[in-house]
Amino acid sequence: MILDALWYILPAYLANSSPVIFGGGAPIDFGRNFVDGRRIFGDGKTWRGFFGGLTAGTLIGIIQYFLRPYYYGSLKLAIKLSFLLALGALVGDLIGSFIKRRLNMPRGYPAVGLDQWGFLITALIFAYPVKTIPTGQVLFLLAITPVIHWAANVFAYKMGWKDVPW
Ligand code: CTP
Ligand code: MG
Ligand code: K
Repeated sequence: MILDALWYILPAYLANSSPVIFGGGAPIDFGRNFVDGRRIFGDGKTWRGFFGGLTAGTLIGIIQYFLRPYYYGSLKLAIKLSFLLALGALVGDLIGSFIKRRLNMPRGYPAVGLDQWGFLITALIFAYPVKTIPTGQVLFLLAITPVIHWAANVFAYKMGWKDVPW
């Protein structure tokens, strides 16, 4: 049951974590400010990170299908699901950055709760029409995701991929 939940959400995790490697280049907001004079999303959200994360998340879903086809039923469903989980995670991450900038938090500033649950909740919402998981598994993911998020960030920091361990 626990492993099923992690199996389900894996494309969202990959979409949220891989932009630290793929990212760089033009920011999604192209450096533009919102009406409050602060950046719309900031330099931490780039087009390369977005599409790299979307590609990585969808690809892992295709790999997951071939490893465990019976979990999805069809390749088409696996692609749809992983694409929506990845897209939801990336959109949720953007919403989080938008909120952080409105609260005057600089790029990279930790927003406890938003950073760990924002992308997860939007991923679950985006994937809802295609495939759902039992409430118990959702609760498990809400509990475990902050721990995994923290561990992944410490790992990326130790690897020299990011400047802060959060
Ligand atoms: N990243 C990216 N494009 C994205 C998301 C992330 O290029 N769409 C890269 C950026 O280099 C970013 C890093 O991944 O700095 C870590 O992502 P995240 O922690 O989400 O961004 P922060 O730098 O913390 O920015 P913010 O304060 O806006 O959350
Ligand atoms: Mg961050
Ligand atoms: K984030």
